[in-house]
Amino acid sequence: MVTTAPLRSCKMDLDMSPDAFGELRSSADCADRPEELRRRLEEDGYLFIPGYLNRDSVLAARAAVAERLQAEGLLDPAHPAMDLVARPNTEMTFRADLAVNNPAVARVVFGPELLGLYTEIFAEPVRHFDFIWYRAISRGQGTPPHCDLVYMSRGTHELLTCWIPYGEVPLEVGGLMLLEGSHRKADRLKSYLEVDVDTYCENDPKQVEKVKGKSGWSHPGWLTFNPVVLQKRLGGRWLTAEYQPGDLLTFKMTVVHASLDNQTDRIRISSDTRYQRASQPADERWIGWNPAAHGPRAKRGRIC
Ligand SMILES: O=C(O)CCC(=O)C(=O)O
Ligand SMILES: [Fe+2]
Repeated sequence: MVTTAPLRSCKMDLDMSPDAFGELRSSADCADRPEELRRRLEEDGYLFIPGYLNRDSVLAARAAVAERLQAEGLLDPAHPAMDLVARPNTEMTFRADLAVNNPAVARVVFGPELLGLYTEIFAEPVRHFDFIWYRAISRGQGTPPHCDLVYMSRGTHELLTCWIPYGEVPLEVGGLMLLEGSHRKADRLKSYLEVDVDTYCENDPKQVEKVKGKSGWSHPGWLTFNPVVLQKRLGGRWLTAEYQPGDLLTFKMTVVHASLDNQTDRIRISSDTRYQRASQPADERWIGWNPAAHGPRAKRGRIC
């Protein structure tokens, strides 16, 4: 990985020393050896498989998303739409709507390559969540450190996220980074990992109003806004890569991850989707043609 400018996350300069920052281990060499994939998934908490997906399918999805962003007037007309150069002052992060009724994105995230991979990894029939988290990250934006469990723990916890970049994501554009070994630190993250952002305390009037009344969250979901201190406290390096179309990064629910901030005018587009054994219960918030997601139907009260 070659970097010139300091890399940032949560608007902070990252510690780029070799014991704080590094590269994801590639599993491209064993993509057709399920036992080895399972072994590495246990060991590392993730699998990074560059070039696994069909590059043309990924670029077709990029084109479909670029067309929508262009139609919205968000792209700089001086550049080809496929370059995704934003108009000045564009601010964007989470854009699930970009994946709705978008067959080119569905082809990538629910296509035979990816479902085949998860069938191999889980060694039995699999299902995916129907909801597609789609992101279009503009300059200055990024994702703070978190674990996915706090958003999707109502079914099996043996669930894997798949993060997919739709195009090149150089370090300054800012892709996903994982905190090395964090899946082995669940004891230190215990109270955080017990969070369910859609659950509220019935006996706390403020929470009832915020979560039930206004369909808000009982917890912001983030573990912290300080990736530098988190790395020092929890240990392990922040691991990332210079992503290419066709790459995928899949990881467990308890892996701490975040993204680098986008320091360019090019919009970073990516999806994150979830896969599990078909035989295990699924978190109902994310299933069906019109999933409850974090909306009113998802809210659950309990006595605290
Ligand atoms: O793409 C990002 O910035 C965040 C993605 C993420 O949190 C995930 O893949 O679970
Ligand atoms: Fe996440």
